[in-house]
Amino acid sequence: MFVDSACKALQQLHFSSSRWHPLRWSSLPGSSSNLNFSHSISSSGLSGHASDTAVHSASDALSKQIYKCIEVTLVEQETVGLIVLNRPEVLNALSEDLMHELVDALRVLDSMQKVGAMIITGKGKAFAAGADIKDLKDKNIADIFMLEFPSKWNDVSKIKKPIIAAVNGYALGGGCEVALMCDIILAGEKAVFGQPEINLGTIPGMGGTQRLIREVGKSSAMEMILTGSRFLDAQEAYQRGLASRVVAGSNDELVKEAISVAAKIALQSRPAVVMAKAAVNSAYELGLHEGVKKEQALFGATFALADQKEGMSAFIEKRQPQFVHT
Ligand code: CO8
Repeated sequence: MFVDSACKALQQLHFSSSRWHPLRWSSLPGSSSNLNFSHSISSSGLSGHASDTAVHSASDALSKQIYKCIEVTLVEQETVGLIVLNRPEVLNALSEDLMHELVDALRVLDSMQKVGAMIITGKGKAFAAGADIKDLKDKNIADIFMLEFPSKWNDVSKIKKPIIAAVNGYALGGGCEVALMCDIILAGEKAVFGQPEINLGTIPGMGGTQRLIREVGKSSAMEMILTGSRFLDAQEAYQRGLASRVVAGSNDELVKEAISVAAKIALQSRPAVVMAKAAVNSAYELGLHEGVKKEQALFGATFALADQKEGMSAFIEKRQPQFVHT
């Protein structure tokens, strides 16, 4: 029974090496460490999740096109993907193009075996000041229900590998919701979190009403969402558990710290990290009993990994583990 659940958990997480197709990074033009791969895949039409086909399409798209709204860089010997939201003139407002690029870049990084963690940050004084209000203003109800974009935006939460939000300034509306879909939030000194959609005659639409309450509690979430003017600064976000900590200093220092956290994660066994993320995130969706059962199944599944044998052997032999990510 336990073994069955463990096998099922493994299958769901797709860890057979044949499915974990690394993107052939070295075959991309200009390949190097700290390579800036500002390639757009916004029109690549990827709708599934990290399937082999999607990886091939993404790889093709990456090598052909140029991102317009984000910058993507591989750092730390290409084990960390750094994504910078890059529309500073509108405080990195989340246009449809930006969100397509963001989701697709995350999916490509998720599918690259060498990458162990991702970071999202914003250029300039904002992380993101919400959905692009100019884009949204003339949408009608059919657009919201029928078009791909609203549901696709939530795909940030479907990424398997850890994502760190390095929140350098305003994280408002959809910007706050993107941060909430990440796994770790590091707040820069100037971070400001809020859900001001009510001022625009609408409400949060990317999970804000569901995720914020779990982080800051009902009363604060209600005050933030219903008044649209109750914002949390970095210290308050930290005190309430929304951010894991506040990083003092400039944006560069914040990003440096985020890279250091991501690099530590990237040193660990990739499949163990993905299973740990899945186990923690199941607390969002399952009750305690079901959640503990899922954790047990995933815990059992780690014992099918070479990395579990290596990790425990390395401890006993008093050496650093050499994980092979299988
Ligand atoms: N959309 C479009 N443009 C924006 C946005 C935005 N969200 N935020 C700022 N900008 C633009 C401004 O229009 C301005 O452009 P311009 O120079 O051409 O006038 C530029 O960015 C700089 O902004 P400000 O001059 O306003 O800068 P300030 O420092 O004075 O103010 C604020 C900063 C307080 C952040 C202010 O810009 C502001 O209130 N922005 C809007 C915040 C907001 O309401 N966000 C929620 C948007 S709705 C949303 O996120 C819904 C998410 C659910 C989507 C689900 C879809 C599926």
